[in-house]
Amino acid sequence: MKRKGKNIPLYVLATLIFGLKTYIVYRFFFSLDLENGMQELILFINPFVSAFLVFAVSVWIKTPERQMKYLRYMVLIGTLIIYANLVFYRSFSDFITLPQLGQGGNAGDLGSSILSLIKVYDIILFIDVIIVWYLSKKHVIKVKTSYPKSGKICAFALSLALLVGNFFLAEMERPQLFTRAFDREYLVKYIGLFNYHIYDAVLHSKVKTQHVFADGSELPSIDEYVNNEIKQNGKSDLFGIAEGKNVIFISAESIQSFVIGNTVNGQEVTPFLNRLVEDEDTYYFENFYHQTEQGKTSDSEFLTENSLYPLPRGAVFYTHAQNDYRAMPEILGNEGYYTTVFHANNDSFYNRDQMYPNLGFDYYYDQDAYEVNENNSIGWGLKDKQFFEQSMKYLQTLEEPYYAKFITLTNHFPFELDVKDRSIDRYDSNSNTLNNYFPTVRYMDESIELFFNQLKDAGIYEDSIIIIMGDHYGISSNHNKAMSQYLDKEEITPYDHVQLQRVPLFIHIPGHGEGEVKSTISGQIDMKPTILSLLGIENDEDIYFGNDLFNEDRKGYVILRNGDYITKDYIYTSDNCYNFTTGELLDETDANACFEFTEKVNQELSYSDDIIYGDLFRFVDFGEEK
Ligand code: GP9
Ligand code: MN
Repeated sequence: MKRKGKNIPLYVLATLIFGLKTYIVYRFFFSLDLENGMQELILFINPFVSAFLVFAVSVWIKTPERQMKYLRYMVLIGTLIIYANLVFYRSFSDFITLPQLGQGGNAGDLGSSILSLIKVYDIILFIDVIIVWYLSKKHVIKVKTSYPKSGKICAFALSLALLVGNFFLAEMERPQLFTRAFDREYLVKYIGLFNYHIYDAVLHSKVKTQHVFADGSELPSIDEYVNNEIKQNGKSDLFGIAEGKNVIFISAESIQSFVIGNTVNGQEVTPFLNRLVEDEDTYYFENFYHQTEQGKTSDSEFLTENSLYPLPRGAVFYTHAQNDYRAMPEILGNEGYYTTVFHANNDSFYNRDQMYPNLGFDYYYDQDAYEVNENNSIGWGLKDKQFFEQSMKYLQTLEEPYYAKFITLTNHFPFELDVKDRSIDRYDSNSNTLNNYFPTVRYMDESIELFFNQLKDAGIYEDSIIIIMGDHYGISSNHNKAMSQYLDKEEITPYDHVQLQRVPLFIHIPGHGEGEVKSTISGQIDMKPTILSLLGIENDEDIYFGNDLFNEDRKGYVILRNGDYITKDYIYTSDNCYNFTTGELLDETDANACFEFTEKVNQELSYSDDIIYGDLFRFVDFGEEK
């Protein structure tokens, strides 16, 4: 008599439990936006489709042991891939890309951040691995291991049919899903994490070949676009106002504009920066957006120095550090400036040791330039107050004029701070991340104030302009619930989400007296042309995508790296347009004028990408070095 359990086809069982697990992760561990029933359906189907595709291959394996081994390892590898993405997602609200894997070195430096991303209950994600492992090993006898040819062909045909069906539904719900590749969330939602990774791998090899085949023939159309659409007529009134002055640039970690002028538990979050907003020597930009993607701080640096967009995948500091650039430090160097970066982290982090010299920086004061010990560090390293204080001795020895960039670190996820360093209480919500954020933002505010005082004491202040810019968001959309509580909103809408991408920009010109709050729609892409103009440096031959913020002749829109954009009237995000001022969702007729920007926006991003992928500046002569 046949034993009852003998006919379990393990690959089908594995598909069911692994598929269900994957679905649970998509639905409850990631926060994917589901807009309608169709999206719910696709999300439910795709985990089973991908699982079946992989596990059904096992029927072709002849020896039962190998067949079981295949299933075991596939379930394990699949689970590890999901888990790695989950941990990554908890920090970045995004999925891993291949170029990002190359940055694995950075993970080691995350230290405590990583630990806070791993939860005890994650163990349930490995239950299916245990079941399959157990069934395949101990009870090998009960599991079906041989299939007739017709069964094999059926399994193969079914897996293909399921895949095609899945892609068909996805394409129906989201036309051009594959060509508009920069929204990873959509890809994962519609075709699943595994197919997304395959797609990412294909894209990656395409990028690699692009460099080889580029020959500069793409340049004339890019040049024409930049001349017609980007470059501004005339000069701003502030052209040359800071000629010959030092530029002290503070890249303020993870600060978002919503904290400026705001309170927590009845106390001001950023008293010093609030005073700076009102200061007669300061221009404060209230509608200034970060435009970073996966490269976070390094992307914001890339935008600032080059006025080019960072890449949709990976950190350009890693992927294209050997390219030719026409970066601001190089241009300033040609004008007699000494250019340097101060940042208390390993010099290899974000590949800065390679990228900085290539951008034209003369020197990088990295972690080794500082005395870092247990008492003066927290989270990612040296505390900001110590950082600024210890930097002063170096700053004072620099030959003027200089461009000195300071990158702060303390206000970094997960926003750890010693109790004694907390001047205000934590917030109270379901998100520890948001709760912790306010005291660390305050700490950064205080450290910048101290730095200003040190600059004054050292007699540097009057000879300098000081720019403070937020590098990117600190609170991801994972914390929307807590954020809506803090902002006293019912929910965080897609419109609100875009508005939360605003980061503060202060341009402080000591003795100027004409500062004001500017509502100009602006972004990090604008920093290079703005700084060069303030210093009175002509840069007509260059190719870049930003505008001088003080010149009225502006292009009128800011592009976020995911293809969303902002104009003075509209915000475009997730295929919808909103009224910029009211946040109201526009119906199709009202949105027409807004949609008109879409083509130009995509064109601009792809021109910038072409420059980087093709390393096109190697074909351009930007003029003689001085
Ligand atoms: C690392 C620091 C932080 O050196 O700039 O990087 P981030 O995680 O914000 O991109
Ligand atoms: Mn950062």
